[in-house]
Amino acid sequence: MVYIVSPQDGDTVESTFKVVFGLSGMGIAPAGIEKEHTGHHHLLVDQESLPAKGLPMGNPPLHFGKGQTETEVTLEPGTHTLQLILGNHLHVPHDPAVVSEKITITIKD
Ligand SMILES: [Cu+2]
Repeated sequence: MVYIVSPQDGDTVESTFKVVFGLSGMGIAPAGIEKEHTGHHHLLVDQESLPAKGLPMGNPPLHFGKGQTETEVTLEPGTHTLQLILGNHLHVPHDPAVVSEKITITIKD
């Protein structure tokens, strides 16, 4: 299961803020490393739909192919959504997809 540790749904944050990724029941492996039950994080910002099944993900989402578990994001003031999806060594979503809940945050003016 993949989830966003921080920020939390409904939070109001500064325009540059840290996003912390959470994963349980699976492991992180950098892109290119083939290992069962692992993957690397991909962050969807303001995306209506999920990446296509069975295909390497493009951009968006943002790739964290070194196995990063957090990042810093800068967004315009207003309302935005964040969602994580795990990808395998080839950046392909797992089947079934390992996707977080989509959270909504507000960036301060
Ligand atoms: Cu990737």
